Formats: sequence, structure tokens, C-alpha cells
Amino acid sequence: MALLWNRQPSAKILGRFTATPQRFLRLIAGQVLWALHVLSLLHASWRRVEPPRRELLVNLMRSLPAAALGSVLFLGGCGSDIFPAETDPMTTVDPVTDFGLAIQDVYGPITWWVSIIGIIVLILLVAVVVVFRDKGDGSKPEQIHGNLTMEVGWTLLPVIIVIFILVPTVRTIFMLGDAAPDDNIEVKVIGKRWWWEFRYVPDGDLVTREIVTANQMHLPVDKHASLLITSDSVIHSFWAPRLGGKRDAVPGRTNRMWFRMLPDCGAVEAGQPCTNERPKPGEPVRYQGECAEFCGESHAQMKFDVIMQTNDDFRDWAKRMLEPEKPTDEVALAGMEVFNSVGCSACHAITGNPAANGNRGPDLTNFGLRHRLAATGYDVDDELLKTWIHKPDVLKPGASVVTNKSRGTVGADDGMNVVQQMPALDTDGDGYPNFSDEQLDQLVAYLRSLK
Ligand code: HEC
Ligand SMILES: [Cu+2]
Repeated sequence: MALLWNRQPSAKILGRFTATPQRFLRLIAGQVLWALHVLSLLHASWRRVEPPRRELLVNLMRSLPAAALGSVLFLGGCGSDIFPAETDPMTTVDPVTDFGLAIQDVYGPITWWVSIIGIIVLILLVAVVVVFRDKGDGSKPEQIHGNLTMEVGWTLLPVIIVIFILVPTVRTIFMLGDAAPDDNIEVKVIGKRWWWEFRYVPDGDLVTREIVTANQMHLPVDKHASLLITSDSVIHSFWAPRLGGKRDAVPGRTNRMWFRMLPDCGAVEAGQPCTNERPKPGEPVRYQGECAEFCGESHAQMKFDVIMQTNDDFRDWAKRMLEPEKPTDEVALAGMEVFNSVGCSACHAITGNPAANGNRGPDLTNFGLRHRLAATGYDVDDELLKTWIHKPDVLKPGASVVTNKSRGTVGADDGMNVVQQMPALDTDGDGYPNFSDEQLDQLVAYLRSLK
């Protein structure tokens, strides 16, 4: 069963896949119960017992518990167990930033209002069905035509309800659409097929020169992050649910988004918005995100991490990105030679390795500090890295040029895939040399030493 949601059983999948077998069963059971409910209603209406057509009502009442239980199971399958953030890193109802909270402040009250309205409507509906049911004595109900009061009422009431929803929604949209507060760090976010590039705009303080990295965005906790989101390929959508809502990444257009983590609960008065999750010195906090707009074969593997750090830790990280340490280990140094001689350096840039200055693939500066491989939920380890270098497709469908071409999938020769994707190195005839195992080990040692 595990194979259903884990294509790569050998790889360690981190807390990203929240689809546990229990949840899966709950979803199925919920649907089965609902299907029974609907079937029972259909059955009753087919039989059309005359007179009276009580059968339908009776069946409705009888199968209602099944439907109710089905709904509970189904929603339980989607939702979280007691602590949302712990079991569901992608929860949308437990925000930790001002942006996330602003959305929650609209979403929360509206959910309550519509629940109450929904319950009132249901009660009225059931009451009408019961009170005005066919009593079986052949009598006709009173015939009426037009009722001004009711018509005005059911026009005005929805208008008022919609205004109640509209005002806070529009206010929040405008507030979040404004420019970011001055105290910010600006990062250009570029959606690629299928990974994320982050380019830090120098601010003369924390970031002295442009820093480029991929799939793992570091942010200082006390500043607003001001993201300039775009795409170099198709439309993607940047979404880290605990930090805030989605923003489309559209080619040729820049969408903005800004947020800052809420203050620490120990530092504010009770009742003020706050979070207990702020990073401490040396203890960053990781938030997960993913692409939320279907963008092709490996859309589901287009994930990223946001690493929240104290300002000082962030400063250290930035410094290290600009001046990484040189590898000293002999194997790693040999790996650098391989990297530069077999063509990796034509697509990947590495600060500190002047020969590596390509820009088609992710910037690999300090790659050894990254947790994940190639924007997926795979924890980086040596074996995985070897698999990736040999055949990226095994870990990420469509990620390699060669397999794409030979499989003849749509887009295989659209120019974009062919130049941009990562080549699979062990396939003959693709212009890249085959490796000896020793060279592969050296390459992996080099990549892992970059920190
Ligand atoms: C034709 C360009 C190209 C060449 C040549 C190339 N790569 Fe890549 N590489 C890419 C692209 C594009 C990606 C991103 C793929 C993805 O995540 O979907 C990538 C991803 C990677 C990653 C994962 C980066 C991350 O952020 O997790 C590693 C590691 C890597 N390449 C190593 C290498 C090595 C080692 C070589 C040489 C043996 C090499 N690449 C040659 C284009 C290239
Ligand atoms: Cu995408």
C-alpha cells in the first residue's frame, strides 16, 4: 500500500506526505457511506410508491446517519489529527506571519457566519418539509400569489450578508497588495520547471552582494520578506501555507508578497497575535512550501523550504554564501575537477569555483547545507545523489533531457526541456561521458563538501 504514495520506497520521505493509510481509508469509507446514502434515495424515487410518497422521506431519514458519518470520515481524512502544524506542515489554519494572520482574520469569522446561516437554512428546510408534507387526505395547500415582504426580504438579506463578507475581504486584499513595509529583505523568486530559484537583492546590510540559491530560502526573522515572484517557463504558484496565501508565478510579470513572523508570545500582552515558533540562535525553523499551479510532469515534486533564522544567523548564512570555504579534502578536490571537466559547470554556478558559472540549473553554492534534493521531499544522501546524477528521472519524472526525448512526451523537443533539464549521465549518445564509479564518488564528495 505504501507504494501508492511513495514511489521511491528506498528514499526517506520527510513529513511532506501527510496521506497516511488511516487517512486514505477514512476518505474511502466516507465516500462509500455517501454513495450508500445517494443510492438509497435513488432507490426510493425509482420505486415511486403511491400514495403517499413517504418512502422517499423514510429512506432519507434512514440513510442520513450514514451520510453524516460519511462526511465526518471524509473530512477527517482530509484534515489533521489534534495538532495541525505538527501533523500537517501544510496546514492553512495555523499561520505564523502577519500575512497569514490577515487572511485568517477574514476566513475565520466568515466560516462561522456561513456555518450559522447554513444551520438556520437547514432547520427551516426540514421544518417546511415536515409541516407542509402531504397528509394523505387529498387536501390541497392554500394557493397564494406574490408576497412583497418576503421578496424584498430574500433580496435584501443576501445583499447584506455579501456586504459583510465583502468589506473585510477587500480591505485585506488592498492591505496585502500595498508595497512591503520599509524594513524588508527583498528576494526575487523564480519558478522553473520544476524547481525554485531565489535571488537576494543586496540591501547593504544583511546581504552585501547578490546571493543566488535554489529550493531553500533563508529569511531573517525580524524583517519583512518582500518577495518578487515570477516564472521563466509556465505559470507556477508560490505557496507556503503557514506563511501566507498563494501567489502566481507568471512569466513576464512580477507578483509581490510580503510577510513577517509574528512576535514571540512571551514578549507580547495576552490576546495579542503571537507565535511560539520563532527561531532561536542556532535553531532555525523550517516551513514547507510547494508549487500550487499544475505546471507539468513533476509539478508535485516542485517543493521548497523556507528557513527562518535569527537575524545574526541569517547574516552568517549570507556571508557564507558569498564567501564559502574551499574544499580541502583530496577526494572532494578531485571531484571539483570532474565537475568542471564533464560539463556540470556549464549549467551550474558555484561561488568559489570560477569555472562553474552556468545558469541553467540551480546555483549549487553551499549545496552541502541543503536538506533536500532537487526540490522534492528527498533527504539528501550520497546514494540518492548518485542516482540523481545518473538518472534524474528516477527521482523526478521528466527531470532529464534524455528520458524525455526518448519517451517522446509532449514538450520533449519544445526547446525548453532540451536545453534546460538535467542530463542523465549514464545514457549513451547524449553527448555526456559515462563515469567511472570512482569519479562519481569524487563528484558526490565534492558536492557534499560545499558548505
Ligand atoms: C544541461 C544543464 C545541466 C547539466 C549539464 C547538469 N545539470 Fe545538474 N541540474 C540541471 C537542472 C535544470 C537541475 C534542476 C532539476 C530539477 O530540480 O528538476 C539540476 C539539478 C542538479 C542538482 C540538484 C540541485 C538541488 O538544488 O537540489 C544537482 C546536485 C546537480 N544538478 C548536479 C549536477 C552534476 C554533478 C552535473 C554534472 C555531472 C550536472 N548537474 C550537470 C541542469 C544541468
Ligand atoms: Cu510549478
